Amino acid sequence: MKRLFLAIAPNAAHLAQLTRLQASLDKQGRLVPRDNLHMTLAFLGQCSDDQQEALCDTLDRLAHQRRLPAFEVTLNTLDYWLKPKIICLKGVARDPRLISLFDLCQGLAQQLGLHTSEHSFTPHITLMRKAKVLPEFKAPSLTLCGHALHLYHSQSSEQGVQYKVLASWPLTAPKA
Ligand code: 2AM
Repeated sequence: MKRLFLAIAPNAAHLAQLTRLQASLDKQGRLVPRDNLHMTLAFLGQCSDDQQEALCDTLDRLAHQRRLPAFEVTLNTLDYWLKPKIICLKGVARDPRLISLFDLCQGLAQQLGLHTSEHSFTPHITLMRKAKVLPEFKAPSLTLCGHALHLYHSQSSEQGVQYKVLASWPLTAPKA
C-alpha cells in the first residue's frame, strides 16, 4: 500500500515567490520544504498496486483523449486553518476547467473506493505546518497555470516526509 495524492506543482518562478513568502512567516511552525510545495487536487490515502494501476490507466486514457483540462488559478490570500494547523496561500476556484478537473479527480477516487474530500474545494498551497497563528501581512498574488497533473507518493523517511512523483499527465486545451 502507498499513500498517494494527485496535485499540481508550482513552476520555478512561483517556487521562488513561495519560498520568499515562507521566509517572511514567523518561525513558530515547520516550513514545508521547497520540493514539497504543491496544490492538492485529490488526497487518495492508502492505495493498493491494483488501485494505482487502475487510476493510472484511466488518467492515461483521459490525457490521450485531451479530457484533462489546463486551467488557471490565482492564489492571493494567506489563511490559517486551525484544525490541520497549517498556513496556506489560497484562492477561489473560478475557472470552470479547474472545477471540472477537481471533480474528475474526486470522481476517480470515489470509483476506486479511495479517500474523497470531505470539504468543498479551496485551491491552496500549504506553506507551514504546526503553525500557531495567521501572519498579519498581505499576501502576494500568484497566478498558477496548471499544465500537468502529477501522482505523488508521500513517503515518510528519516528526513521527514518526502513526495515523489510517480506519474504525470499533460493538461491540455480541449479538442476544438
Ligand atoms: P494540503 O494539500 O492541505 O497540504 C499529502 O498528504 C497532501 O494531501 C497534503 O498536502 C495534504 O494537505 C493533502 N490532504 C488532503 N486531505 C488529507 C488528509 N485527510 N490527510 C492527509 N493529507 C491530506
